[in-house]
Amino acid sequence: MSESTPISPLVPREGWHVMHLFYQIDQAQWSILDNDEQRSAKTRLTKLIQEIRATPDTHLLTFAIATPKADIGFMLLTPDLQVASTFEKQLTLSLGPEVLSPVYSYLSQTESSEYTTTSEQYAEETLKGEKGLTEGSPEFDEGMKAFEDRMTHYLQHRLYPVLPDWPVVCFYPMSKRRSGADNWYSLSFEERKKLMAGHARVGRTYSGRILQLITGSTGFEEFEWGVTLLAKDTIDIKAIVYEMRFDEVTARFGEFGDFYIGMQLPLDELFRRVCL
Ligand code: 76R
Repeated sequence: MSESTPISPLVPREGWHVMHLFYQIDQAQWSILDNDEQRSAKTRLTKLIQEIRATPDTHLLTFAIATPKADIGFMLLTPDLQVASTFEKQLTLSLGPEVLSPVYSYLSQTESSEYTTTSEQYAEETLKGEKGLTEGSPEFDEGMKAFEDRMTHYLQHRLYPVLPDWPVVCFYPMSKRRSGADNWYSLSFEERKKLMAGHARVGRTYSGRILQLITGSTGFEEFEWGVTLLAKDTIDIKAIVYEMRFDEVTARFGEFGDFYIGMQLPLDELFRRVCL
């Protein structure tokens, strides 16, 4: 057999690739398999999930979808697109041909935000401006250090997130409008930054109840971002999405795709839930 040519990895300069994968289970195909075949199919998927989770810098969330839009959802985060693509094909085939039928998928990347407060801004606007501190004073230095520690942690989370096992998963794609007077991309950076600060103010009031991960998909998908929200209570998903509707960024510029609601479950419970 000839040696296969090594494939160069496709690892972004910063951040990871993210795939959201939604499948329907074809119960007719599944019922053709006998008990042994069904057992070994489930073992195959279980082992694959263990293998994916054991891969460095790689995370996989498994969830059941709440309505017949889909049955099973996976959220895969991993640096290399070659690896993500390999895992995706293996997941799709893991239960046997045509048992898992893809109904929706989304490719995006983790990204840092261009609107994040910089150290210079924090020094000028917050420490000197709002708090009246003098550059070089012990309070100023302490304030800067606290800010920089917070930002290091925060940027790490945006680019290399480790998501908690909170039960409720909400996913939807969104874009910023580009029409007439409401073209987000023809606003100045200052205007966009000011609007995004209002958005973040609303978002921060959900701290501890909602964990949001915004992943960029411009050039990969019809929509520009994937929005993943994790919660412990479904009412917090409804509350944040509703409240955001009143915020100017969403009211004037938000455009949305389909919404998926899932429940993160351990695999044995997931199998039972979807009647496998
Ligand atoms: O830098 C930061 O991440 C903090 C400020 C912040 C940014 C830059 C932030 C905070 N978001 C940012 C960017 Mn958000 N977010 C959404 C949605 O349903 C809707 O109307 C919108 C979907 C929710 C629910 C949400 C929640 N955010 C973005 C972007 C990229 C925009 C761009 O680059 O132009 C999108 C598409 C987007 C959408 N946001 C927060 C939240 C929450 C809960 C927060 C506070 C997070 C925290 O402080 O921990």
